[in-house]
Amino acid sequence: MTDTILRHDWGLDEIEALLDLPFNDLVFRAQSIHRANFDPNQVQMSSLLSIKTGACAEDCGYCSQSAKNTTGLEAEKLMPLEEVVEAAGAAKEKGASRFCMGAAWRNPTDKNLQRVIEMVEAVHGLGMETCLTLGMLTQSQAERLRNAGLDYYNHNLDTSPEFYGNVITTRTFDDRLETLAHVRDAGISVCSGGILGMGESRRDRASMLRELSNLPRHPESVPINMLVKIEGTPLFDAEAIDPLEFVRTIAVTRMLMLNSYVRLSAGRTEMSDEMQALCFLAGANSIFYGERLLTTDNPEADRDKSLLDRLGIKTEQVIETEVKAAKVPCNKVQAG
Ligand code: SAM
Ligand code: DTB
Ligand code: SF4
Repeated sequence: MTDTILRHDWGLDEIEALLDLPFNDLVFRAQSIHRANFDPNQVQMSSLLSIKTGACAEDCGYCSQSAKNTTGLEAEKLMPLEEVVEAAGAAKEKGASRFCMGAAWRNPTDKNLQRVIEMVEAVHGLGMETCLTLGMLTQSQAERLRNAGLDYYNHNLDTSPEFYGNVITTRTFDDRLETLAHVRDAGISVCSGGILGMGESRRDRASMLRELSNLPRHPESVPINMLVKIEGTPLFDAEAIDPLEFVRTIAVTRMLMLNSYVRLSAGRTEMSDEMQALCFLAGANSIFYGERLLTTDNPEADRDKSLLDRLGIKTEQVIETEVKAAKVPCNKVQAG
């Protein structure tokens, strides 16, 4: 890791000036920072599973799972433990190193949390890292999850504080910051990012990145999603983001949060191979892997394998296998 000091005092104009740089300068600078901190030819892969689908009490304007949106999605109860373990085993088999379980809750009840804890323990037992996204958490719930061995908790800021009210009204931006503080204080690694392409401005994107990078500690993982447009949601008609603007935002995310994993998240089915390659060049080093996100499609695993092969990019699991075969210690495999 480079000894460049991690900053937590970014100004909005400063971040916007980075987003405004000539594209080649921006990507060159982001890639230089990236390779000073990470192996530039390695990506981390997480697989997702919706363990409780639909009928959510929140009104997130992008989401298929809100009870307020008429998307035709069939609601499902919390999945039985055995089905979750089976899905995690299959994801591991295909090459994922982390298994993320998502529930369409405003927040988990203590009773539901206990069932989820059993899932975390079982997935850990398979030798995978675990991640959960269950909505808002209290401090004591975060501590219960930490005691169960949870590695990551995903809770996105989604957008800037200024644009936030256009997207969600049933919980505030500050509610989100509070959950992130509970997760951090409990000692769980933080996964937090947002969605681009909801009609926000470049300044909003800068503002969201300022909020993330000025947290007391940077999230270890920063998912940048491109809006998946879902019929029946208020944001179905949002104007699509220019792909190069998306790449710019990835580059600035990398420049601000030097040693965080930047995940090229939802929306990849709509991205060309070339756009994804530019995102990796700009510093993205993690993806969701497997045919399904939560309720929508992700690229086929074979298509991703072939893209990564064409780019000469390796995944942690491939590298671990090679290291074991060569029987040498590996200091290149990074958790995070
Ligand atoms: N209910 C929990 C919550 O909202 O924190 C967890 C699940 S929620 C689906 C997790 C995240 O997925 C959201 O915060 C949002 O950033 C992302 N997401 C949901 N629907 C999306 C969509 N249509 N396009 C892109 N990202 C989306
Ligand atoms: C994140 O930032 N993106 C993932 C994960 N965290 C939970 C979810 C994407 C959901 C895309 C829409 C869907 O499949 O419902
Ligand atoms: Fe519910 Fe999460 Fe969807 Fe919002 S994003 S409606 S909280 S599942």
